[in-house]
Amino acid sequence: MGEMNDIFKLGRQALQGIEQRLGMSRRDYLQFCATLAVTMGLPKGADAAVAKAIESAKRPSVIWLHFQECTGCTESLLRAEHPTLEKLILDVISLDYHETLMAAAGHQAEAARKDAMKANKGKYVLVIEGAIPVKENGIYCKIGGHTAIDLLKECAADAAAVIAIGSCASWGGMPSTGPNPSGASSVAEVLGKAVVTIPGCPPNPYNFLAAVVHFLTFGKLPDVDKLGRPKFAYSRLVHENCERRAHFDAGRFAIEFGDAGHRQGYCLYKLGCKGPETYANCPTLGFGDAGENNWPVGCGHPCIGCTEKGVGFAKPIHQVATMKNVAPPLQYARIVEEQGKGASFASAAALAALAGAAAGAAVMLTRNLGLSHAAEEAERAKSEGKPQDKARE
Ligand code: FSX
Ligand code: SF4
Ligand code: F3S
Repeated sequence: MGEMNDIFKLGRQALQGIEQRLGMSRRDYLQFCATLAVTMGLPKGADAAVAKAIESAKRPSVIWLHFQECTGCTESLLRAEHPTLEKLILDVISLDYHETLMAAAGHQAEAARKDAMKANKGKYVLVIEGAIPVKENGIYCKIGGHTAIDLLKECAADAAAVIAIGSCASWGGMPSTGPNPSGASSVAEVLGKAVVTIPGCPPNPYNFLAAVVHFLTFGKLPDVDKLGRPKFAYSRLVHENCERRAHFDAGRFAIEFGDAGHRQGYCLYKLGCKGPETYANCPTLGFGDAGENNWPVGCGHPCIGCTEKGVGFAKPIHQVATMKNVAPPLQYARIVEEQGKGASFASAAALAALAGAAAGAAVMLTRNLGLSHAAEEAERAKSEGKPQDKARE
């Protein structure tokens, strides 16, 4: 009840003000604050602090620059099916300079950027969307006669915080795909210092919003991993929370797009899903406020590892993933056991005891994948259209 009391302490008047300002009911607003607090992994009761910060704090000035990219990051923020998200973002921050959204052009736009920087010196949040080409002294991306390199350095000098949004700004993303002719580089590489990154192509807008609200609530950006990614969003592998994980553990895989396994929601590992080596909260957060399962794997496409440097736009899409932190299948009850094939639970346990848990896990994983191959081959051998083994349906 403590947190309930805290949130009620905000007062009816303040919440009525929010109701008018955001055009959403108090109930929706409080639910939104609770969702953001949970997204950020904050302790119980933090929703009250978040609600209070949004309600009372001065909106942080944001200067948003575009470099080498497709504008998908901005689109994902603004073109959500659900109209509330873009409204909230535009209300929580004061977007003082944004080339896609501003009406100004040419010299007026340049003046708007300078004015916003001067008026909010040392206080604004600089958001960078897109990679920075560094080859040939940066001539591959120029705005108003200035290279992306110079613009980034100039704007970062007086910023309170820098956020690299999208994979392009975070680690080079799509523009840096080999042979990277323009030398597309990340914000951190060009500035020579770590910045907060929200990778994804495009990233989930809630992760960006949560990072900004964290800044608003606590006066600093959230804790990050060694790649600058907020831990609240990027500390778990996609594979850990995937709704198809039970199929992976049971050795049930889609082999071709549109095959029986694919249609039945089997694991996409063999179609090249990079969930096992990609850190992101896509399965738990979803995209576009469009309901459950609205994320790549939920829609039937393998994760391409878009948040992960060295995976997205680097590894071939259908190359199978490198397994990281694989929980030993020994911990899971087998859902399907092909007769006369694979290791029994008891023999697997003995194997693990002999070889050590980690090695046992690797062996079991290999067996699991191999077992599935054998089963698939057997199935292929059956004539097309014959009813499948009931246990695999
Ligand atoms: Fe596009 Fe953003 Fe991808 Fe890059 O998102 S969606 S190419 S991460 O910078 O605009
Ligand atoms: Fe999900 Fe991909 Fe892992 Fe399969 S390999 S469980 S589809 S994340
Ligand atoms: Fe990207 Fe994979 Fe999520 S492709 S959007 S990290 S599921």
